[in-house]
Amino acid sequence: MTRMIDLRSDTITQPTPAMRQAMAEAPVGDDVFGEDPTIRRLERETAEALGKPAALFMPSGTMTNQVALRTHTEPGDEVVMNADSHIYFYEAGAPAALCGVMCRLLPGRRGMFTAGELRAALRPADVHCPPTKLVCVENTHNRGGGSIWPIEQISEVAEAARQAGLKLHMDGARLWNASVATGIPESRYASYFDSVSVCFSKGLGAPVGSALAGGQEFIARARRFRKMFGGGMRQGGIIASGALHGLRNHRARLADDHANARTLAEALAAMPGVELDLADVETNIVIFRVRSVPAGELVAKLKDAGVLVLAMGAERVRAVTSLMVDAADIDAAIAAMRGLLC
Ligand code: TLP
Repeated sequence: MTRMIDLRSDTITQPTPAMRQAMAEAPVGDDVFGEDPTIRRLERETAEALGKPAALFMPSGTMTNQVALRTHTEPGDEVVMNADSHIYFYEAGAPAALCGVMCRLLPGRRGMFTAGELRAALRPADVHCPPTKLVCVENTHNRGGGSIWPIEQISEVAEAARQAGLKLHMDGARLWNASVATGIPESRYASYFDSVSVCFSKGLGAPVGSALAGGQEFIARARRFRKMFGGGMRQGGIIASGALHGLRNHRARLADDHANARTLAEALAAMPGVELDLADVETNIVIFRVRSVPAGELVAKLKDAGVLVLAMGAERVRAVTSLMVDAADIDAAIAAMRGLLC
């Protein structure tokens, strides 16, 4: 059987031989007792990369986001975010089920919103209203097509939030991609936020793991909610070692994923019946609209042709590049798409 070209997500990455070797050799201990040296090292290096005092390792990006929400709020509070946010869309209802918070959804193109839109959504301090506590920004934005928040817009939104006494959390699952694409260090993006979550199991290629970074007191409180949510791990250094390997060795290579996404996007934009604005493709995610065939049907046909992508609703399709695909795979995927669309 020929190998499938898997563009469904950057979560599908397999550990490289060097990563597996590092994992096999990792020194470990009981992390609930704070004794796993590899997890401690990963937390230290992640905190350093983000310019935060502390970080906390967890099994998934969903857990880092939800622990952040729970740590910043109390049940009955309100959290503001873009309507297409992963926290709202893809975390299985956890804001309601685990944190007991209300999500206030702001519309906006490509997963973003402006300081003006945030200000307009703020409620008066009134007994009828849920107290608003937190603003979430997703960077890069998944359903926004891997869009990068302009740093000026982050700064303005952060200022509006601070003026209103709100905390700020960044879902930085793909913050590494934003930094490689713009040259703006992760720590500069992070400087506007009280907490930041990052993933090692997407473009960085680790099999498991995310981290939440913030101040010492915030992380101490988050540690309790991590335990409550079932994320206290024991000899987790085995997986943290894969994450550490990705953090140290796989950040710069994200530029290759971005170049591959661009090649794919340029080819797609020239195909009949495909709608795609090339200016919207900034990192490793390509979301395009197809008019000539239902998205689900195109996805099924591409699978038969050896290319895996995801349908996002009736007309939109998502393709994501990662270290599992090289330039030759992208050329083959383009040929398969041309065969079906041209
Ligand atoms: N995103 C996955 C799916 O859940 C949709 C993907 O294939 O893109 N924040 C952002 C911005 C994400 O894109 C994801 C995963 C997460 C958080 C959650 O990470 P995990 O899967 O580790 O819980």
